[in-house]
Amino acid sequence: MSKLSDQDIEKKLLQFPDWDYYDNAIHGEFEFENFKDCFSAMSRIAFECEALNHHPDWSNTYNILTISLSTHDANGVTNKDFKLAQAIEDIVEPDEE
Ligand code: H2B
Repeated sequence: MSKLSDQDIEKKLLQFPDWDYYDNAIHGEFEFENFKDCFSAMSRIAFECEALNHHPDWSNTYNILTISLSTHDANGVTNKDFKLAQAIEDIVEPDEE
């Protein structure tokens, strides 16, 4: 999987308003009602990561989930990261089309 250009990444990000690109990765931060809802979303995301064999750099503080996606093998952002970002969006923003 080859690394996408900065221009390709910025173009794709138009479809991902919750995400920003810097430091060779795409980053999103999500707020939940409480820790339980946050950790529940993290568990669901973890199953998607295993299914896609692609894994986030992430951290959690109480009800906040902070996620960075990059493809370590490619030293940058690839389509795998956008596929995982979409799966994450589907979990954390289920009401949005
Ligand atoms: N996740 C991410 N984010 N980047 C990778 O390069 C990566 C991964 N590599 N998950 C995968 C697993 C690789 O280690 C296995 C062997 O396919």
